[in-house]
Amino acid sequence: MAAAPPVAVIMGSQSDWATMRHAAETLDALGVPYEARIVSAHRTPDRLVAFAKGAKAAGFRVVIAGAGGAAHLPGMAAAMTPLPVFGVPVESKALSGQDSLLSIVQMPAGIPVGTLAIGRAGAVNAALLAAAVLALTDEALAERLDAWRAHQSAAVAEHPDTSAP
Ligand code: RP5
Repeated sequence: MAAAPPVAVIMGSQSDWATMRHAAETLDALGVPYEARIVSAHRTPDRLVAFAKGAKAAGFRVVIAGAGGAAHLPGMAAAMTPLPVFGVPVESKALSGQDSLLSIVQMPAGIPVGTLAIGRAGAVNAALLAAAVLALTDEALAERLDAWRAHQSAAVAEHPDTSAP
């Protein structure tokens, strides 16, 4: 069986894709292969165990995990894999993602989850962090990451458009 791509983008529900697609698009822009999967800590616990326990052997090197509400997915995945796990709090309807953020960020000492911002910003930054980890041992990717940042800097105007609303 072929080795897995370096990044796994997992999410608790199809409804998380609207947020997690921003991680996927950022990885696409950087030329980082990934696999996106729905893995729910609550609804598909056996799938979570199989994924997390097998992730390193499968060939993944970094896990990005997005979930909302009582967001146990990133922490449970981190408990079962030695790979770095970056957690993305999805903006929930009831509490605007505050619930997601707190349940992902407040890991007890011993099992880390690198927690990002709520929503799109967190998804984009999780992808950038995953790329930065991989770039430590991939010079071509390091150059693409530098170029991505330079392009971002170049796109920022020196002065605001005062005709804008
Ligand atoms: C979590 O429950 C998922 O990560 C999702 O953010 C949230 C709501 O899921 P759905 O009811 O939309 O499937 O497990």
